[in-house]
Amino acid sequence: MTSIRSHFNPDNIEGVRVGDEVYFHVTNLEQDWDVPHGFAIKGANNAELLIMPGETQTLKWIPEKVGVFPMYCTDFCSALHQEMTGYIRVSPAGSNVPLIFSTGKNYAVADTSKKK
Ligand SMILES: [Cu+2]
Repeated sequence: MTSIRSHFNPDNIEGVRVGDEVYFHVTNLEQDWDVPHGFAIKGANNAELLIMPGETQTLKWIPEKVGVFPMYCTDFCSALHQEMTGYIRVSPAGSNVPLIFSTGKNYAVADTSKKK
């Protein structure tokens, strides 16, 4: 995914299952050298990322329970920093919820005829 003031792309992810090994490769697309972005998942028991402009970092996450988990920027980046969030829905292990993602909606649409 990418981060730039003031959103992540994508910011809605669905189809992750309990026990999956999930790797978030987050690239900071800022052109200004002094605008790092952070990345963390609420409830994750590992560290957050601090990503400098132009840099990509990876966070590994193994969800342990079903639910909707916010992800968010952890470094104050602009007046809209608080809005730099998204959501990941975690389904039960073994379920076949398709992996889908979207940006700028409050839900993901499982329409495979459209580009993701
Ligand atoms: Cu931020």
